[in-house]
Amino acid sequence: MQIYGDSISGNCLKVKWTADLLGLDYRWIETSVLGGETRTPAFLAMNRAGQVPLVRFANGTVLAQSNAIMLALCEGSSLIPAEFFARAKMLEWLFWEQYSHEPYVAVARFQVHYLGKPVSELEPKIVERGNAALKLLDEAVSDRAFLVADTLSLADLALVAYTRVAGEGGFDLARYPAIQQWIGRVEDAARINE
Ligand SMILES: N[C@@H](CCC(=O)N[C@@H](CS)C(=O)NCC(=O)O)C(=O)O
Repeated sequence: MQIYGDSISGNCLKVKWTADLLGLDYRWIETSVLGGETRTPAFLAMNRAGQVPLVRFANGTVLAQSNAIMLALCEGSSLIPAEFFARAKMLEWLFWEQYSHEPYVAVARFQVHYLGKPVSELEPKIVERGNAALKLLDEAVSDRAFLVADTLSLADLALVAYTRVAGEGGFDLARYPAIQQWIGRVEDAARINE
């Protein structure tokens, strides 16, 4: 299996951490977004959306979208809760991450940390909605170790990716103490810093 990803991207790192945690055999193909490598004719032939992460399986099929890839890799593993409702809650978090968290927390980080935009010049809606997402997450993990059930699931892996680097987008994680503790638990459980 080949994983096309950019190491600065949380969406790509989610996939990498998942594959590492599962002990999967893969080759990482560094693909620079800032260098335009997702927009070359060769890359567009694999993914018309021109985005990483992208996985090419041994049989030649390709799959995009970080959360779809994680679900495919984790089929049958404990990272997807076996119980029906817990699984549905995990999916709830994955969809929320892509619509209500990543478009603000990740976009602020990209603009500030990688494009050099001053935090004060971020679109106010990005800052407001990013903080709203972090507040919701902080409340969700204030009385539980992980987002779903009692153990690490894909919901935690998906959401920790950009939350742990939210400070790079100007968000003040000191305002969210429960999130800070949850990040530590997820990093340990997922062996992210090893
Ligand atoms: N919803 C997608 C988002 C993918 C995405 O936006 N990828 C960015 C990097 S984080 C990218 O490849 N951008 C390059 C481009 O749009 O040209 C996912 O979760 O995989």
